[in-house]
Amino acid sequence: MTAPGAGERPTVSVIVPVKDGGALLGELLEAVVAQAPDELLVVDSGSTDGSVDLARRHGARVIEIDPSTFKHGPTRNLAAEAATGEVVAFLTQDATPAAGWLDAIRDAFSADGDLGALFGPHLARPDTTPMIARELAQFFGTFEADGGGPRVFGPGDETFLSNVNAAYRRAAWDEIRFADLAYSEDQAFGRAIAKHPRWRKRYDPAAAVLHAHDYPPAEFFKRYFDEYRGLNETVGHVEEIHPLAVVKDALGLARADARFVRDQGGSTGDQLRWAARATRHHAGRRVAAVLGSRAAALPDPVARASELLVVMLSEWASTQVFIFGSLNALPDFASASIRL
Ligand SMILES: Nc1nc2c(ncn2[C@@H]2O[C@H](COP(=O)(O)OP(=O)(O)OP(=O)(O)O)[C@@H](O)[C@H]2O)c(=O)[nH]1
Ligand SMILES: [Mg+2]
Repeated sequence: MTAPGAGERPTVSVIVPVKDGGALLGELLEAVVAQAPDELLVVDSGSTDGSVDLARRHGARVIEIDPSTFKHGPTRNLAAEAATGEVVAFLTQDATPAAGWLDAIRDAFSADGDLGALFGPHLARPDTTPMIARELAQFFGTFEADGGGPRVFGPGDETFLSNVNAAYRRAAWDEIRFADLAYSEDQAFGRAIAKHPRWRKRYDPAAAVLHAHDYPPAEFFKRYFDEYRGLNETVGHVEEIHPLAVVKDALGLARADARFVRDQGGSTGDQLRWAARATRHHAGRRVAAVLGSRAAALPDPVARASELLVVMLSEWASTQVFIFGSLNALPDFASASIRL
């Protein structure tokens, strides 16, 4: 027996909130248009970089809202209300759908009438550093069914959901809707649907987008510093200081990155180069977390110079990692390379 509502391929509206879409918006619009959605809707708030014209040139319907009214939750509700599709598929302006994205969404919603929401993986772009690419692949890998492939989540299951790349059946969205939140509206929806008696959520590896946040080291550290400053301000989190743990973690992660480079076909030289850079990346991240979560206690000029401080301390930490690593763990790394 077919579940109610299942069978017909639903119409899909693709919705992209935009604020100065930048270099990737054109690529995204082209990829969406190539997959022939029933509707393409852009919600813009005051872009000054030509995003509105660009969207219109790609056939998008553009809704312009007052910039001061933008909020991730309510603005997406407004867009879904204005859209006509039976399914509303949200992308962020820096998430380019991979081939087959829209077909995977249509197929999944037509096959399962109780499917309320669907999310897909974020694939690294070719120029993404292995540290970020490996983390993304590992993170999304955890949602796959045993042996790979799509997985359906029901009541009480994992609640993760990300509006970088997520589609909703209109009826499910209408019942749950995005909470009145400035951000994390997707996570709130994920928690709500996990409690819903009917609507299920699906992870579908075929509904993939290209999306990775990869920043130059100083900016990366600054973002981490600010994130942990925020965690401290909102929930009082203070990252513990364990220098040896920083060294061990950074080394373990750098080794995993080097293995990832090897698995992608990188030479031994590539692996060593990335192992060195990855060590600084992971050590720096831990240092940024420790400092950021103590930003309130740091003298003002020190907090303002946080990028420089994190870079200096991560250099120090990665030197320790190399000393520690060459004494203890590099043989593992070398044997991993030799197995190539
Ligand atoms: N219309 C509109 N869209 C916005 C505004 N701020 C952010 N967005 C959109 O919301 C989406 C996510 O924005 P951000 O959270 O800033 O993007 P991000 O830093 O790439 O974050 P991730 O979601 O983690 O990838 C993007 O499509 C943005 O265009 C705004 O003021 N107005
Ligand atoms: Mg993004």
